[in-house]
This record gives sequence, C-alpha cells and structure tokens, in this order.
Amino acid sequence: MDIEKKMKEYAERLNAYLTHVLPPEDLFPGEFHRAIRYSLFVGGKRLRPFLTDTVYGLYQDDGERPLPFAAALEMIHTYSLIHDDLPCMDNDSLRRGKPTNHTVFGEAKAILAGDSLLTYAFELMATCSSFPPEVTLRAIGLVAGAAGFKGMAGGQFVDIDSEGKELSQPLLEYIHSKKTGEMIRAACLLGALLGCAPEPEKKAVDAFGKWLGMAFQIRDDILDCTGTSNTLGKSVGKDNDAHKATFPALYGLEESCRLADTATQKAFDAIKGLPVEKAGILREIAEHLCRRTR
Ligand code: GRG
Repeated sequence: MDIEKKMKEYAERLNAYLTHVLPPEDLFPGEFHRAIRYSLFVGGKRLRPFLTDTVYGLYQDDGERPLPFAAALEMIHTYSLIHDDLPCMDNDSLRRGKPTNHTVFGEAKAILAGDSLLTYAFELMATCSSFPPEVTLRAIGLVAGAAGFKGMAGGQFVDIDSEGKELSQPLLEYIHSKKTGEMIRAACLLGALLGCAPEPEKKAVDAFGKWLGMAFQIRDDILDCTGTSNTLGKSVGKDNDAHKATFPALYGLEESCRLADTATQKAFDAIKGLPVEKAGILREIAEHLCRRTR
C-alpha cells in the first residue's frame, strides 16, 4: 500500500480518537473548545503520530494502545503551529489551508487554545494506563524533552533570535534539528519505546528519526521557495522575506535538494542493521517524505 494512503487511513483513526477525548464544543465555555478543536481538525498530515504508530507496529500488533501518546504528539505539534503563527512570532494568517487560530478567535484566545493543547497532551499521557508505569514515565519524559528548551521551543527561540543575522551552517543545523527534528525523532523513538523494541533497534530508530527530521525540515524550506500556498495550505516565501535561517538561503535550491537527499540517505543508513522487512517500511516513509509536495 502506498504511504500517502496509509497516512490518510491512519489520520482518520487518530481523528476519531481525538474527537472522542477532546471536550465537546457545547461544553461551557464553548468558544474555548471550538478554538482548541479548530486548529486540530482543520487539517494536517498527522505525520508525528503516524511515525509512532508505524514504529510501534513493527514490534506489536495492538495499534490502539499507543493512541493517547500519538494524540499527545499531534496536540503538541498543533499548539506549536498556533503559537508559531501569532503576531509576535511569524504573524501568519493561513495554516492548514484555513485562517490561523488567532485570526479567527483573537490573539489571547489562540494563546490559551495552544496552552491547553500542550497541557492536555501531558494529561492524556499521564492518565494512560495501557503501559507499565515506568514505560509511561519514560515516554512522557521523552516527549517533554523534545517539546521544550532542549528541543522544539529551544529551536524556535534560536530561529527567532537569528532572524536577519548572518547564517552559519552549525547554527542552521541546530535550529532545524531542534525546532522540527526533535519532535520527529521523539515520534519514532516513542514507537520503539512503547513497542518494547530491543535496545540496539531503539538506537537505530532514534538515529533514523534524527535524519528523517532533518530531511523533512530541509524539504520544508525548499517547499517554502517552490510550493504554492494552495498546495501547502500556508503562506509561502515568508522565510525569505523575514531573512530566516533556511537551507535555500544558505546553499541555494539545488544544493538544498542534494542535502535533503543526503539526510534521507543517512536515515536509510541508520536502519541498515534492522531486520529487512522493518527497515523496508521505514525506508518507504523516508522516501515518501523526501519527495513530498505538501
Ligand atoms: C512557547 C510561545 C511559545 C511558542 C512555541 C515551539 C513553537 C512555538 C514553534 C515551533 C516551530 C514550528 C512550528 C516548527 C515546526 C515546523 C514545521 C515543519 C511545521 C509543519 O509541519 P507539518 O508539515 O504540518 O507536519 P501539518 O499541518 O501537516 O501537521
């Protein structure tokens, strides 16, 4: 089955779960729950949960069990998009093909919707009783580390701080690996951790996730130059306008494509030691993401 189709099918399963665990829109205060649900259900590829589910599926066949963790990743990702779009950050009016959260609900309510998605993600994981407590704790620690100052928020800080400044390759790689890479890496490792993968396989999946995250963000930079807001569902060309730290800004488009391929190759190399059918599944995902157009 092709990856695009698999991702769509998984997204439906995840969306059904998210619908079930989030407060309904008719619960007081309704506007708050509408703001929370708005950004979550307005679209999105559900890549991070899909990675967790896929890696977990390499080791276990009860795919419902990791859903609270997969849902938590999507909630944290969505919170980051809501906050990233705020006037004080990227000041964007389009996300996932629709007006951004603050454009619809106002800035203060958008901040609160993002905050609630972030905190509810941790509530969902902490109240999940499907795994032994020590596994649950390690999983929560993994996600917290990837989302906070050591990961996504840290990368976002340096990204904002380096706007308009001279770019260096180490700084650019720092930003990309933290801002985007750590959540993608955590999504992969989470699947291995919850699935009780053998230790060497966990290490391989971890390295795979790291290079997959880098390839994904380089591709994201490329699409910001070559894509349309119609296909991407967000404003394009803003990185360049804001003098943002991106691969095309530093290397040009052609070299950036080559670097995305190199990162994908490194992701392949990381899983060479895995049993061939497991490596094949992960390889297909990396190939798909490297060619993606949205
Ligand atoms: C703490 C105030 C405060 C803000 C935090 C952490 C943060 C803001 C922003 C993170 C920066 C960010 C949005 C990184 C992700 C970059 C990226 C590649 C987003 C797009 O991911 P896709 O393509 O999007 O998976 P969909 O819509 O498909 O889910």
